[in-house]
Amino acid sequence: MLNNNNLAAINKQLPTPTYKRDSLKVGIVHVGVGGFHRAHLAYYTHLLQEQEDASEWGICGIGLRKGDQKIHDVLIKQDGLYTLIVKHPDGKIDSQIIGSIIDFKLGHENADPVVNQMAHPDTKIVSLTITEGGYNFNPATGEFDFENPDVQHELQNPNSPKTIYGFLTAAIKIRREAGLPAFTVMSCDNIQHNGDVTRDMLLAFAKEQDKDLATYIEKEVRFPNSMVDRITPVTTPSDIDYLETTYDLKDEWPVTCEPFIQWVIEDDFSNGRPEFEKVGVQFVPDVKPYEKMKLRLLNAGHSVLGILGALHGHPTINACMEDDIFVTYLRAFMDQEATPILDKLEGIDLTAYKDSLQERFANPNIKDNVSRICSESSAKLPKFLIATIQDNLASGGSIDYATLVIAAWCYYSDKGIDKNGQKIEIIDAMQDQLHAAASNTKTDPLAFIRQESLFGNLINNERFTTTYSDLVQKIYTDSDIKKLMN
Ligand code: CS2
Repeated sequence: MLNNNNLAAINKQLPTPTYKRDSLKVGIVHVGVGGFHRAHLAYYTHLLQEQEDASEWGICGIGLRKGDQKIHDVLIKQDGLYTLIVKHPDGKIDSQIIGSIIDFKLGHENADPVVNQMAHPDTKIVSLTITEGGYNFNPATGEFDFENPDVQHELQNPNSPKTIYGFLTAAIKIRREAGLPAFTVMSCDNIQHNGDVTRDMLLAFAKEQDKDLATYIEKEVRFPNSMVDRITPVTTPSDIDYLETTYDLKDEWPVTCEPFIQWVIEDDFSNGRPEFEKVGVQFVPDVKPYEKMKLRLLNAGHSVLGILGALHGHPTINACMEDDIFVTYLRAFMDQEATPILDKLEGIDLTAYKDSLQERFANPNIKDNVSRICSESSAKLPKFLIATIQDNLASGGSIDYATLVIAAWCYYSDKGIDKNGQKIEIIDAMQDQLHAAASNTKTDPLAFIRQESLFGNLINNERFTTTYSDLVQKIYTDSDIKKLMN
């Protein structure tokens, strides 16, 4: 069993934290402790703690949803410790125990422990990986969604917050009244201008709740934009078995990831920050071009492979990359549709970036399931892919590759089966609505893209509707997607 008491007895091949974990204070309160957080921010923080005294920057994990109970229970039982298993393309595996998470609080039943942790004098940063869907905005308009019942509840009851915005305002209010400096709100999600979006949404909410507090937030709270990157598949039982067989270690929830890691962030903090530049993080004045490059190539590339791969019946992203038709299609999408609309980046060679993406996607040991990539497509595709279609419609560029993915997404949402008739597991907050819209395609070929919150006004663009209706009708006639990718 992995915990503090057993650390000394762990197999010597497995590196364990060398810093004094019991002298760490919580400086970072992190909402959304999924695999990605544990492979990225928690890992960078651990690296820094290994290197020098960074004892003010311990992490307290936070879960705001009922579903966070399990990770909370595991990490509490394991004293915040977990194994990070890095899988290289050549089969080599590096594992180590990460120690930067020192506490965990849940907020779905009782908000106080979370609000108090955020309001604690030691807290300097509240960081977020709450997924694209967690930001509560309408993907087509970018406006804050006040219709969300949880938002309505917390506007009426500021002392019983439900969404991230209610928690942040409750904590900021306490800090302000106590004369404590504001914390930084640091989004680590795959959203273009993630810091700006977080600020705009928080301000929209705060203005409704407490105008005076909104003015304070505007002045005092910083929201650095960032680009985060590390492919982190879902942990499988075989990862747990691997640790047990190789190291005789019982870790109930390790994390696996690829060797590649990147974090580009703006140096814009309200109340200090860890010296992350010492462990390879890039601080830049403007992160936007990096974000766009990553979202429109890596994340969109993933979606292209994921949706088309799911329909074909490829289980993983690396299985797609073993299929030449998928590799050629991915590259054509990246070269002909995604690249032309990207800004030139000093010092970045986009051809090399795309080559490296292909290598990363092909890593045979990562086995990133297409179901992870396709999950919550309604929150991802507007930013990853539909935005590229819109840009290309405006510039007269190609839209064919991306539009086939949208048509495939419609078929996938409607039928939920692959080419071999196998059921596809669909995980999406908008699943029922997607299915309902898609299932009208036979009578109205454009039914799926009439969903304005996802596609905005694309329905009024003739070039798009002509391309889309041709492709969607072809898929409904013969769903062998490879025939259309050729
Ligand atoms: C994936 C990301 O599902 C997805 O959207 O593209 O989780 C991706 O693996 C990470 O952004 C990599 O940094």
